[in-house]
Amino acid sequence: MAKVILTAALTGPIATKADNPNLPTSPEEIAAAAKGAWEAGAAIAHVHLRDAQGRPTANLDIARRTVELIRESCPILIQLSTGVGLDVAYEERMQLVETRPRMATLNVCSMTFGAGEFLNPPAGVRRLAARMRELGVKPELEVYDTGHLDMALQLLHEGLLEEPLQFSVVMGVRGGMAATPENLVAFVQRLPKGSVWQVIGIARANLPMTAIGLAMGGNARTGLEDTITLRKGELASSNGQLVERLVGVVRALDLEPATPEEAEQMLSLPPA
Ligand code: KMH
Ligand code: ZN
Repeated sequence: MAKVILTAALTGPIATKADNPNLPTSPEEIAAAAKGAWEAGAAIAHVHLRDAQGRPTANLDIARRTVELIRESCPILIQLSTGVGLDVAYEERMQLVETRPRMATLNVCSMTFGAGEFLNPPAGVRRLAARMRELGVKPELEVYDTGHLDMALQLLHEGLLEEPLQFSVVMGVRGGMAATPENLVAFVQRLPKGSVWQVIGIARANLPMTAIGLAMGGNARTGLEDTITLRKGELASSNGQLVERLVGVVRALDLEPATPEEAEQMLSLPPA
């Protein structure tokens, strides 16, 4: 049976415990959530960090502690977010790759992000891409609109990225592309052959767009970063619960979740 890579986006930069009390924010809670997601079938944990007040942070001590606790708890692959949060300076965000995660996100363009601004200045993006290449940290390219794909291809052309490229096609952020099947089809047709990709469907787009992406041959992501509810009016009880539901969709499509070891191969990850 064909395998697909499932990612659990555990925390994100936006939601708070006031929105959903089950949101993991401390290093211990994030590690427990990673373990729960791995037990449910996720191969990758996409990790944002929070400080003691619950605010997004790029603090390196918190990053090291969180990574260490996740590694102790289960074999899930760790993908650190360098998006971090809208109010965290780019220079601080960049530093996170110095902890040498297997993977990290690379957001290639600046944009309006809901009520805020998400700054990814071209010179900073190039420096971060070059540093990730030097350290052997695999970038997951977060693309929110078609121009972002052109920027990623330009970085490939400049030798700052290596194939196979790995994309997250983010749909449903206000300021990025809308979460529609038409947009996804048009986007996926433009990806370079051999690219690995998944949809990130935000909020109520999470389940339908993820299901469509799986049926089109993509990988899949869910988690409390992407949606705090299981369905309208019902808060998700955990990241594991969202992954369990996704595994149901995967199996209904005659697919099987990849283990972290299988995902390493499928993503051509540089050696640890
Ligand atoms: N930090 C958000 C603005 C990422 O993880 O790299 C977008 C984000 C992307 O969460
Ligand atoms: Zn993220």
